Amino acid sequence: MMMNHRLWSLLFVFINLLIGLTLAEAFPVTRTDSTTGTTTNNNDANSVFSNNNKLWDNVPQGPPDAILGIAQAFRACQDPKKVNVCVGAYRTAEGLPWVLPSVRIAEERMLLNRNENKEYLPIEGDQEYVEKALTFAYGIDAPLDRIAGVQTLSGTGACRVGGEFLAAFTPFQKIIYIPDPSWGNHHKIFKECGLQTETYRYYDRSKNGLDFEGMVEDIRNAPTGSIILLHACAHNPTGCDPTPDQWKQIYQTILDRQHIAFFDSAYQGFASGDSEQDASALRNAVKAGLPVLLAQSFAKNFGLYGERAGTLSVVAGNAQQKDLILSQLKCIIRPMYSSPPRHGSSIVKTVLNDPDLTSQYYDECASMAKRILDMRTKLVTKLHEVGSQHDWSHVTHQIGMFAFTGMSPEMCDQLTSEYSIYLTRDGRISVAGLNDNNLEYVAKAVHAVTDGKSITSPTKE
Ligand code: KET
Repeated sequence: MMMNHRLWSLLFVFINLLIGLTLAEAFPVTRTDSTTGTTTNNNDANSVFSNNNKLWDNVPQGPPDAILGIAQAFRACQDPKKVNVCVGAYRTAEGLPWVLPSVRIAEERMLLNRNENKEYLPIEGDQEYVEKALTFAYGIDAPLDRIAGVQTLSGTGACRVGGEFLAAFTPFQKIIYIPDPSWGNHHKIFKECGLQTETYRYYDRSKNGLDFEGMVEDIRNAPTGSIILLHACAHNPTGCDPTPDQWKQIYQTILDRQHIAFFDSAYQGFASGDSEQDASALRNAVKAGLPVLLAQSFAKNFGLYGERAGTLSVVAGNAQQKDLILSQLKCIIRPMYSSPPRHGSSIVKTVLNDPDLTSQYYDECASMAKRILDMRTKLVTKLHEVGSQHDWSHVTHQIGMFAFTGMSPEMCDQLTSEYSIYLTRDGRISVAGLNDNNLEYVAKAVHAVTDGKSITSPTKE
């Protein structure tokens, strides 16, 4: 009897196991990840857990970043003639990164100041820094009493915090219109925030210049209450900014359509060399009464790339709104990274708190803009000297850090594979990467890949 019972129990367990396995084969519990597209089922899970080495076998290779991926490839390249004109980062005439002397002085003072500590900053960052940074952007007569501002992880972090705020609180459209073309990360950031991303016409590739009519038409046709992303100055990658008169028409269109203007200011001081003049599009938008947000970066103009100093601000209707907005910005930041780093913002604060150091800084920023401008002119002169028949005048008309050459992705690939010249595939050259030592080499290579071929493309239908 006893034996029999045991046998029956064993048989029962065996049959259950069989049914379980058959069901698992027939009806695997399949999970598909929406971001990576990777699919797993319970069979995979069984084998994965039986062998821990396989746990992450399903992680697919992520694509390299369109800008920073190329910078990485440049670092790995062994060719002694290699040239980096990829990332928008300033280089000296010797091709080296530059820590601004005013920044060095600020750091020395910070080191000696025994009141400096390493405590956490508040969620919203150092408000004294934010106030200085916002005055730098919005001007001395800025309505700071109704501008809600937080410190962010440079311009990228500012776009992200601003995008999250808009996704949660715009009363009308959750659509952001981004210029075509724009800094590649814009689309990714705002999509991550849950906003729908669309483009407006900005650059006419058939004439290598601003497509102002197309821009205004697309902004006008966007659904009422859309968010319009605008580069405050020195548009990346095209180097084409609207004229003051064109800006006025843009403001009016935005007002007429009750849109929201989201300014990205990553190059204040690099367009004209004058930080005050470069802020005029933003300042005039506030004066014109537009609803304005600003993502501000000190990466390029203060040379603080890796220090991650920026701000995000929202121009509110009154002080009460400002407080409410600030409370929500803090709610966005706290679960993301708690609070920002303090070194970079302390540098900016120290410089902008001291009139002498500020004026030294303004001169240093102007000197960077001037060197880039010189290289821009020299590049075009050199291109003609080495025999190029193309009209490169668009490159001299453009402003800021980049030359948007009109070269095709294939020409860019050829520059990289045959000449070890690293640039983004949209034909953008970071002019700061050029200097008297590599200029002729680059000009000859550009001439070689563009000779007899078009550097304009037909207008998109
Ligand atoms: N906005 C624009 C228009 C921009 O070009 C950059 C950076 C940023 C924001 C963000 O910079 P941050 O370092 O987060 O303050 N552009 C250069 C570097 C990069 O791609 O990250 C570039 O275009 O090369």
